[in-house]
Amino acid sequence: MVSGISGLSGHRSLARSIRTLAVVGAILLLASCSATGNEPAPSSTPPPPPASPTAGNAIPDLDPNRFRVWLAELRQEAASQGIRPAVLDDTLNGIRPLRRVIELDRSQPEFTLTFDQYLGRTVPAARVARGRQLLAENRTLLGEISAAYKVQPRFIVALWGIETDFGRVTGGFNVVEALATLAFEGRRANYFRTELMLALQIVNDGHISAKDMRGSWAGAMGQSQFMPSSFVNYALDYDRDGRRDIWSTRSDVLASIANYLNQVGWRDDQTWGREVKFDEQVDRSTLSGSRSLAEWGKLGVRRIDGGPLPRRPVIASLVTLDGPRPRTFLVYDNYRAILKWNRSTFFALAVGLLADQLDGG
Ligand SMILES: [Ca+2]
Repeated sequence: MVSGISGLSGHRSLARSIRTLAVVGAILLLASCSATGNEPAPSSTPPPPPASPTAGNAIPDLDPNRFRVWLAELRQEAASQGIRPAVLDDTLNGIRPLRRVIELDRSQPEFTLTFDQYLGRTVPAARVARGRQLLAENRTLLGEISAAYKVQPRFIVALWGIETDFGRVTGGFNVVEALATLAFEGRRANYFRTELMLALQIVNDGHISAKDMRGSWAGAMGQSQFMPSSFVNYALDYDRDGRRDIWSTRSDVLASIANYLNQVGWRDDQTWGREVKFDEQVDRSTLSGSRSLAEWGKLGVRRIDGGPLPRRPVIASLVTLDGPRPRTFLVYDNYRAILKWNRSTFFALAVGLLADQLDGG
């Protein structure tokens, strides 16, 4: 997270980041800093709150009586959708609107990170080393999953590392309580209410107990930080024990990450992209759009070491980061697949760069 946010995920504050993202091209921040010790942000990013020049960031009145009435109505709706009474008791009894969740949702980054600062937080040397170790320790499992879901192991491990530091930092919130808070509070009530109902369904289906359904302040769950809707769409029961356990079953976690990427168009015969440089005479302002690597090469784009681009039939586009040390990347379809996981340029580049370092180990 962005760190400045006293705690968000970079993933931030996801929501927040998204809003921020809308900003300018260079993109800012944060997206994911999850693994830096802040709570990770949801993988499928919630929509940004409605823009309102007058709405400030005041914390709304989380009136417990009004919440109780709201919750009773929600419980009735959930019951009508088939959620068992025992599950409703386990998930909803005693929950309260969490002021901390609203604070995190509304907090503004106190500063924005440059890309290099962001990389320092999301791809530190220790994470690269741990990722290489885990890649080696899980080689057989990752090989099976890679073959089944057509995603190279290094990308599965890179997402796992950036989302939750390989399962170490998964967020300590009761997911139902956090989602209920956001659904009750109202700015994106429809989105979070839908996620909340899906969370109840997940417990009802026996994948996780109410007590163990932990995640980020925004409801991103487990080691892969799936929002409930992503869980429903992409989580897998790889070990076939009847539960899609993205909280504590490693094979389910890794297969679920791979399945997500597969479903959003991943291609395991390509990488994500690469950092590039330009021949000196190139007028960079004329470079835009999607072109083949051969065309980019003719326009004066080179590998970062000055060598020619690969001779492959790949369509690519440029991503340029301004800042104290401008950097340019030529990105492929898999980069766009990572953006479907998290709409942050910084996040997607960090995943790619971490994956490259894992491969080089
Ligand atoms: Ca399982």
